[in-house]
Amino acid sequence: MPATPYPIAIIGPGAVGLTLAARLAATLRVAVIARDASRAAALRAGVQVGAVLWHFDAHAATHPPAAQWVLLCVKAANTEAACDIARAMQPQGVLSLQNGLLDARVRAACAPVLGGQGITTLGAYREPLVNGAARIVPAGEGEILVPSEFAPVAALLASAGLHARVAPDIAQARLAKWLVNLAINPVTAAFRVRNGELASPPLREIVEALVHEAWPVLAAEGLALDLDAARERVFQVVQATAANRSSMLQDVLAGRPTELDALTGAFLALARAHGQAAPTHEALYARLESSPR
Ligand code: KPL
Repeated sequence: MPATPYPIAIIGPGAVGLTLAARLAATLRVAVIARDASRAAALRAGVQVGAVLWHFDAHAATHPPAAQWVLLCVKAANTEAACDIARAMQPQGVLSLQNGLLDARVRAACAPVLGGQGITTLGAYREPLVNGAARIVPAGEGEILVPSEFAPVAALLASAGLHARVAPDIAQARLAKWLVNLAINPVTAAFRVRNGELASPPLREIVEALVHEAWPVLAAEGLALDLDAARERVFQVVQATAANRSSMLQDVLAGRPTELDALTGAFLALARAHGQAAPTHEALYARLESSPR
């Protein structure tokens, strides 16, 4: 371990993780934690993010360096494994920026270290190049909202020019982000389109139906947006990330496990508990459940 801990480390070198790493690396020492030594070597050798080739300060998860703050950018299914790695880095706190409602899981898996979940609506995707190397394409600035205990992380992110701040009611932000993922990700993955295609018919109607079915359940869970505001929030993100390929579409195209269970699966269980029908969510779940999960 280096004598001085990194101010910030990122576990999960996917499109969002590397976009954040590149933005932060312009002003800070950032450690990127990869699954294994060969993946870490590839990240050190160079990955293009936007127009710039970055040689990330990458480490294998088996030998993570000390860091003051750790950001989790892994898939929901890998939460506990990532928290184990994060704890070994002896940080002040571990901030999840993952999709899904994961705050309780992150807190439990990081204890006694502080854990918590923020949200991001930043868009980014990985473009495979002809020679096999990958390029990350940032596709939508988005915002990053964090719980108040993570104010120093918001300050680090903001000093790198990212739209990051403490959200006094982070539970609201998490429910709104879940709604956004429920309405965008399965549709883009099932129809293999970029987010922007959802703004116009025929897919717009499907998105509206998803919002309509999700809203009463999320409102009963505490979402404070009315139905119009909920719909507006979803279409704001569609617009802001129009050029993006959602994370679920990227997973389907790459043959990787998707977050269908953490997003739509978890929602369907909640809808059943509330006695609320959700036929459009059911149909998309059925259509996508044959993809790896
Ligand atoms: O979170 C996302 C995702 O793709 O998982 C959004 C914000 C919808 C961007 O595509």
